[in-house]
Amino acid sequence: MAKINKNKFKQSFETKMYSLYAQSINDATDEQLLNVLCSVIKDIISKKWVDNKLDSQKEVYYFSIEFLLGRQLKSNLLNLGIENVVRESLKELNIDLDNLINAESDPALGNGGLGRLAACFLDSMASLNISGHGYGIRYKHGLFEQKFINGYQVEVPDNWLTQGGYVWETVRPNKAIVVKFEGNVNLIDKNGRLEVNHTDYLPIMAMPYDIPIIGYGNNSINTLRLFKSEVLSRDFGPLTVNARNSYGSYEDALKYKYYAEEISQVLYPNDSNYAGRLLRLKQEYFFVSAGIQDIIRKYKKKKLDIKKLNEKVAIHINDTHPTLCIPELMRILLDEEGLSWDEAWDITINTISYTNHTIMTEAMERWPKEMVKRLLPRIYMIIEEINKRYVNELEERKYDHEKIYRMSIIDNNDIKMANLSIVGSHSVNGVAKLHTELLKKEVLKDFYEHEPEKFNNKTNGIAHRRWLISANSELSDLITGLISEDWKTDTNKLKELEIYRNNKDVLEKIGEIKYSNKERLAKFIKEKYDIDVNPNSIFDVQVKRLHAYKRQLLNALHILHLYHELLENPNFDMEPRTFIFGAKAAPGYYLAKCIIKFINSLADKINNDPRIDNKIKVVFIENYGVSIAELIIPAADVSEQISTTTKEASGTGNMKFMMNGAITLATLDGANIEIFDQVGKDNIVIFGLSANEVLNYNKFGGYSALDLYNSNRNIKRVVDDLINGFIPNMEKEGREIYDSLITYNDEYFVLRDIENYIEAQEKIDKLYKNKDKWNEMALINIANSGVFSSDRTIAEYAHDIWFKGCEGNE
Ligand code: T68
Repeated sequence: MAKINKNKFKQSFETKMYSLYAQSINDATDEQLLNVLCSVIKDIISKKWVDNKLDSQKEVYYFSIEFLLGRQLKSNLLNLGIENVVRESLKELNIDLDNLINAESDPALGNGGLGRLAACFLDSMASLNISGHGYGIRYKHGLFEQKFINGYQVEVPDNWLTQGGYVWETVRPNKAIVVKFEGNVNLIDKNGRLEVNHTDYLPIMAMPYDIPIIGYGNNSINTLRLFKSEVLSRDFGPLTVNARNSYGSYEDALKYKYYAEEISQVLYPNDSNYAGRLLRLKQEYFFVSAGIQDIIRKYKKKKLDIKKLNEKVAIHINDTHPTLCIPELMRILLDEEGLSWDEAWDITINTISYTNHTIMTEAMERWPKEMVKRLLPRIYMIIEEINKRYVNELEERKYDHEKIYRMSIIDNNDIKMANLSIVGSHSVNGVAKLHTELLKKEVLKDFYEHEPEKFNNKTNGIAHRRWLISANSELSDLITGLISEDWKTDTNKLKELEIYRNNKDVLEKIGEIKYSNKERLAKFIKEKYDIDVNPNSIFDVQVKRLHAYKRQLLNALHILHLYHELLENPNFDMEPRTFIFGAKAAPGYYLAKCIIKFINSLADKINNDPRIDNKIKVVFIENYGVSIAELIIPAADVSEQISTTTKEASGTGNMKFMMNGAITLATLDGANIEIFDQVGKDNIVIFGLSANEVLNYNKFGGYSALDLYNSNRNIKRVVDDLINGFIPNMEKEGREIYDSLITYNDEYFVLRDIENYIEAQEKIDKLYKNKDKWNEMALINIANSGVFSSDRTIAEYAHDIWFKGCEGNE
């Protein structure tokens, strides 16, 4: 832990204010105060934060096209153990720390689970003393800001860098790297050795911006290095002898500038969907090439033997977006280090490991051959060679043609990135038990049968420091009071809470903390949307990206059903409920946007209908992201995890809710199954089709949404409401949703699961009536959430993948 005292801190703060802004504290804005504070903290950590360690056993590099960090100030103070001193010192200077915490911009450099997972992993690697660093892109614009206008989602560009940069970053021009695009490649035979001549390429500069990643209570500081794309400054002379003459005409120079800067301009806003744009391919190669070159540069500076790279370096690719790490590492080992193909291949495979995050085919990356060939001519040659050798190997095994075609890396038109990732790495993992089983038995069956030893499961986890200690400090303090502080570094200890399951005082306290978190959220909702919500109602929450498979529609149709029940029978017995949504739709995803409009129209109607006596409220919170999640999740009673079984690879929101004492209402999908295993059937509410039932429908058909609609009154009633004007202002959108359900036979089995879901919701209602029982369930959930800390996940990655075979890692 960092050691500081109040006087010294105040002094540094004042001095820094003068040196940065030449003014006194009293004249400073919150942004300036924040800047000064962050700068003082950076000074505190600066000595510990040295680049290029490589003296530890092994360095881990985590490549991800997204890092959804969230605000850093609070978690940095927590991890350094100086929150209290800083808070008190600032108070003496008349500054409220919370104002500064809220003044920090929220770097939204990710879409959803995949990007947030990468951020949790960085936190855990540092906290577990693993020298593990991230490589990614410093997008100028992160995920769009979402606004609702007349209930429609409108996207506004995100401007997280407006304050002249990001408070936590340090730019390192002396570590800039050149990435080469396009051009011609000639192979020249020099006395039996192939020399590669890449000419007429376009050089793009990758400028590193480093963000410190601070471990919890252990003085360890890692780096997230994000690259910004720029034109090449002229001092790079010798590196660019063969480059295209980019400074020709004025027009050419402008074109070049545009080309370069466009690469790190904006994050693609799709989650779980693959768009196939050239710019995206440029982004992928840009950060991969810069990262791999950076690793090799550091490695060589230490004068280590390149043939032993995999003994000192582990490279992990987060989904297939960084898959070009494989041919890029091959390129450097072959062309620049002069190794033979076999040597280079051996090192590459043993260095790289890969995580898959989806089984949905529409999300699988495929790049047109011609596109890759033009943009990355040398990389294309290498992929072709990898494919040729792999296909030979498969032919020797006498696999049939179809199987070989399925497994090949290149088919008639495309490069299949998942295939390349599997072939070029030593480890392939899924992100929850069911997901990994589905990879092995269904989606990647051919590969599993071919090389079963590569496959393993690593169930996701979350940074409990952010999602419990920091977001729910009252609960965290209660836990510490009951079982001591050890759980903060060993979350398995949370189990000890179980001895309090019958302790009325403890259960009551848990209820009180939940209530105060709900009050805090209710206040926010009132201020922001002028909607009154009752903290005594059940807070039933579904927050995640909007996607048909996540079935926000099922949730909304159930609300509509309840609404009808109340209208038909005003004495209908139910606990008051507040349904809370938060979700961004990809801008081009029309059905998802229709669902947003539907929920907003439904909310309008229900919230303003005096007949139902405030029994139901519906609130759709705009612009869902990490910061707002930290407010919402601790206030939830019910956690909606209702994806079509088999579709949600893991989910991580489910773990955050559980850890904060919400009761999970779920299908047996992704990590919900493992939550179920932890808490047992009495402390979770499960409904819906099983994985096998879904697989059977997919394989053999036999599902008719229309039959269900015709035979079930509840279903007919709510589905008809989509198009009969019962909910105003959504004629077109209602029709679109109706068609997705009836005309296109309800791909996600919403209507199949709805009756079951209604029953499950009735069960929730009954359970909530018994407060002691409910709080006991909450306690059991918290007590058994320890396994979902990303510390556990990272320890498994380290043990089974990154440090496998290393000394002292048995
Ligand atoms: C999510 N995937 C999974 N993808 O859906 C979720 N995709 O089940 C899992 O818990 C999580 O990954 C972490 O493993 C995503 O979030 C994306 O955001 C994404 C982004 C770009 C392209 C494809």
